[in-house]
Amino acid sequence: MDTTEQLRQDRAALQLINPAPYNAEAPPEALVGEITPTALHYVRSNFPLPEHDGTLAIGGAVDNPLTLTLDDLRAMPPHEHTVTLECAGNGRLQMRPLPTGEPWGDYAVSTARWRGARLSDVLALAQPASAGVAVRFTGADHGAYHLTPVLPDIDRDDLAFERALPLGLAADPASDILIAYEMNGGPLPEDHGAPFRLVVPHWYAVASVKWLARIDVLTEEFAGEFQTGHYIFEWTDRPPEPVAIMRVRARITSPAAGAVIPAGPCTVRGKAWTGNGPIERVEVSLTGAGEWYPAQLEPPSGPYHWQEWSYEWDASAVGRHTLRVRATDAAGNIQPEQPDWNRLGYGNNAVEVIYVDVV
Ligand SMILES: Nc1nc2c(c(=O)[nH]1)N[C@H]1C(S)=C(S)[C@@H](COP(=O)(O)O)O[C@H]1N2
Ligand SMILES: [Mo]
Repeated sequence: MDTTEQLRQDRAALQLINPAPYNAEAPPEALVGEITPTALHYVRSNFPLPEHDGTLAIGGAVDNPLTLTLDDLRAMPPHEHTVTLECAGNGRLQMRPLPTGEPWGDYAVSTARWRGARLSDVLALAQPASAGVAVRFTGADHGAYHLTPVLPDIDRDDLAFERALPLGLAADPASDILIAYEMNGGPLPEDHGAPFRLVVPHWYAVASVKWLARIDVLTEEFAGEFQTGHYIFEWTDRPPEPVAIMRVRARITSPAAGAVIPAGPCTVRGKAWTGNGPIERVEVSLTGAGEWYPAQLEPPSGPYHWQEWSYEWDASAVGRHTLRVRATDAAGNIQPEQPDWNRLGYGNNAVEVIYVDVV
């Protein structure tokens, strides 16, 4: 099959947000199972699909610079984690005033099984210098980037996608950061960063650099466009903060929004996730007022992905009903009723409301 046909098939089940660069939401079914099938996983790319030469260079402030191929990565001890990835811009469309940026609805979130080499193992081979403070990851993708200029001194006509993490986090085996080459048991698709990508559990997915081409240990903080220009919470009432750990959020997956259901008992189901895991409590509100009833929360089946919850609802009264759900995480964070507005529209985790008609 040629690449164009492969891409067409890979993209057929998604909801288009932008054809170029290609951005697409998952369909609602993507949230139903524990794992999102690869064909239903949302895609977010800042630039056109790149050419990747198949190598990963590790350099900067390291004692042993090296270049690895896919085969080299495969020869290292494999690690597999199920990880929920959410775009920091997910839910932007619900914010008022509407921020600039891709108009994501609520489905730029998915969960996949990622397999690859551990970033900490790769860094250990390169031996970071003691003066190292951060690690910069460079994707092979690049291009013109003229959105609301923030940083003055960069070449906006040809910018690469680059993000950094603290060296302490990147080099720690316990952070379980992967250089993934498989997704849900198959090879990594083009749109998801082939031949290999970073997967950073618990972080908004901007940290999970696709088409990974270079890793550099830096002796000072990185200040690139995607680090300090975009992917920053610019609040109205407090100092700016970089987008980092995913905020707590719950979603209703069944019944579907707007569904027509027969009167009688109805099991309401959904997912809840957070970067400060696990989820501690999920509550449902049936009245639109301040009454919240505890849902049944399933224990996490892994540390890095969404948890299932359910609620036995006595849907005996005919008519239109609102359903709301909110989650609280282990750090005590609870979802707000209103989006926490910020200029670039990141991190919307406001309480979801749907209605269903009981007949
Ligand atoms: N190289 C590169 N990596 C990237 C991006 C990108 O534009 N280029 N987008 C990031 C963002 S903002 C998100 S939300 C995730 C999306 O990953 P997915 O397309 O596999 O869902 O990739 C991240 N990694
Ligand atoms: Mo994103």
